[in-house]
Amino acid sequence: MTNTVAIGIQWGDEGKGKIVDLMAPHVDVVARFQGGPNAGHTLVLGDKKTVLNHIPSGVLHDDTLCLIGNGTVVDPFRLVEEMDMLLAAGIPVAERLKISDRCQLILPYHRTLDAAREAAKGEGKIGTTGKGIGPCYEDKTARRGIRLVDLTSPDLDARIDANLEYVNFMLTQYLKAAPVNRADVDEALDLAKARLLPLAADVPLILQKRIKAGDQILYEGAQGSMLDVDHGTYPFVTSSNTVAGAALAGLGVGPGQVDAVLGICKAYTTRVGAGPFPTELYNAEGMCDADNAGKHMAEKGHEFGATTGRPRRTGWFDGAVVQHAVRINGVTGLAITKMDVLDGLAEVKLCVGYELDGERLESMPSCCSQLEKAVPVYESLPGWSENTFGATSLDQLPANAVALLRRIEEVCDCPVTMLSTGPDRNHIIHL
Ligand code: 2SA
Ligand code: MG
Repeated sequence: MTNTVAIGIQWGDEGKGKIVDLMAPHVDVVARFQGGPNAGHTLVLGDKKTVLNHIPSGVLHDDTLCLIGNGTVVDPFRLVEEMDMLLAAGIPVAERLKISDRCQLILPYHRTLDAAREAAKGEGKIGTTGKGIGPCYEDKTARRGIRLVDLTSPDLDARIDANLEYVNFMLTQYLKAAPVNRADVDEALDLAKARLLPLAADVPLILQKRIKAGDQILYEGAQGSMLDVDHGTYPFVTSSNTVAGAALAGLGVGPGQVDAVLGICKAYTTRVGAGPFPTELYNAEGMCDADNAGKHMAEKGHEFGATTGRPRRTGWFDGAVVQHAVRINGVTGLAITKMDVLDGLAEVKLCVGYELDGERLESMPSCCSQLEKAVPVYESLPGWSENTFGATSLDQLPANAVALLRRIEEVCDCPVTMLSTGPDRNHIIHL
């Protein structure tokens, strides 16, 4: 029996949606445990692209139950929009989805605060997705958040009043921004009551029953390990724990209920937003390497944010990042995606560690200013001119591509168990 946690182990956008969608027919439950509408999981069905933000990537399958855990943050407007998009496509989403009644709600003031804070930071901004994620998790930790279950609570009105008084003071006095109207908040609350509350459930209870019955659970992460609020490139991170361990707290299951951890990463690296990126080659601000390898990755890999459309920064595969991620997550297998994007490059580089002030480091620095100064140590491997797009078995790959995979396994001390060679469900090699 394998109850698997599937997570991104770089800076997000590793192709988690595709991998989870691929695994979904073989499991009974897919459960999200952190993040919210900052996630954009792209699924491709034939020539149809679907982007999911809150809803687990198993929703397209008839017999898969989808759960949104207590560790997530839910924006009623966005989630209802997502549900309606699926309904319009003929997917009976309400029959397949349950939402933990302990989920935190993202309310209009969270989005306003997110935008106003970023604007006030100017140059030093994080480059958030603007979805209100940080302010919502802040409220949760500060114990003033509004959970789905609180919609039925008699003190809801008073708590909203108190929150608005505080938020509007921050906005008008401190951030010099416009206040938020109570009517906008009420609209979000009414929508949540009408459309989300009917799906509210005791998720730990459902999971315990399913696990006892022998059902297979897939725990689906969002963002990536380098965006983890503790283990990532702090402060250039998201506001939740994105590591495999967060699946336990974010759903209400125990350590014995996870059997495997699948670490999903691209055959190169991308990042959106600000913060250190040691192997960066290319970005929208004009950085470009002499060989144009970074530009090749950005263009061939269509490296734009799934929901915000933001251009992504690109660079070589960073083995120091993935080694760190393998440790903090207990990764048992790697799923490598977008290998085909490297087709046509004469040389492929692999970062195997960093040097700082001339000294080789044993692991990735925790401090961003050190990480900014860290110099990647590269190994150069010969590239390949063959087309690997859509390959379905290892023997269809050129020897140089296989050699890169084997070296990644050695450097990251973890076996590669899946290789994705294109966006479709059947563009996959199981190793
Ligand atoms: P936030 O909004 O508070 O979580 O932003 C904080 C940092 O986390 C990064 N972040 C992401 N990076 C890449 N992809 C993300 N998800 C979407 C996607 C993004 C999109 O999967 O495509 O559509 O652009 C994601 N979510 C958060 C963010 O860039 C900040 O650096
Ligand atoms: Mg994404």
